[in-house]
Amino acid sequence: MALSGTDLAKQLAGYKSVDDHVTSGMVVGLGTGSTAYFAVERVGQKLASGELKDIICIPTSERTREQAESLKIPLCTLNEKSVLDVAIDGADAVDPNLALVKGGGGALLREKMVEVMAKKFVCIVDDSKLCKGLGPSFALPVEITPFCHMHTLRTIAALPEVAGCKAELRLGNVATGAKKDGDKPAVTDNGNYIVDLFFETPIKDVRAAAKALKNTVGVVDHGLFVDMTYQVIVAGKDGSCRVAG
Ligand code: ABF
Repeated sequence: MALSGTDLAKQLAGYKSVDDHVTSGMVVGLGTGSTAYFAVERVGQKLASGELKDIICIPTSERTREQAESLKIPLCTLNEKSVLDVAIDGADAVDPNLALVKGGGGALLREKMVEVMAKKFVCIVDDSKLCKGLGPSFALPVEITPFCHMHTLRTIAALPEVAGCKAELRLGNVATGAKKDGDKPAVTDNGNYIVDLFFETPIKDVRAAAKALKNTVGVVDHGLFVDMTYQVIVAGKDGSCRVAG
């Protein structure tokens, strides 16, 4: 089926990331989301054609694991391989310094655990994800423990480093936000909850915000991926594809 528009852009970025960065024998982190979907698809294609051999991959979510298994991609976990040659994943927002907001799909913890262990973390986006400052274009997800989660939500909202944000507990389906479960909190693959932080103006200091969130007891991790990106591949609906970083 011929793709068009944003899907074509996502496929372009996903395929290019594998063609440019994945070679036989590698340990590869596989991201989550509709853009990373195409990177996983490309790995499966190149294994099936014999262009790639002897690679092993680490998925960043249960749904990526299922997709990889359907493509007969050999898998392992971080318990078996703590260092990866490359990890490829999407993002919800990219700023000019290649700092990212990730986790819109509810997979931020496993994504960050995998991607901090990769020699190269390659981010793949369509150009709608580019922004001048993180915050207003996509709510920042924060993964928190279920225990006293409203206390943790209030504590996060009071942090000076995220001043002005509106904090909301994510309900329904953790990946899609669909309220299929009524008003129940969305639950991540790790059994935690997600708080989304909505900003009207850009986060002033993303490094300080990342540190303050991580230091908040009850917070497991957050969707600011700062100083982690090796390269961002940006594709446009017009079929353009360029590299930043
Ligand atoms: C994933 O990529 C998440 O971190 C982020 O939410 C998502 C972006 O999804 P999509 O590529 O579908 O826009 O890694």
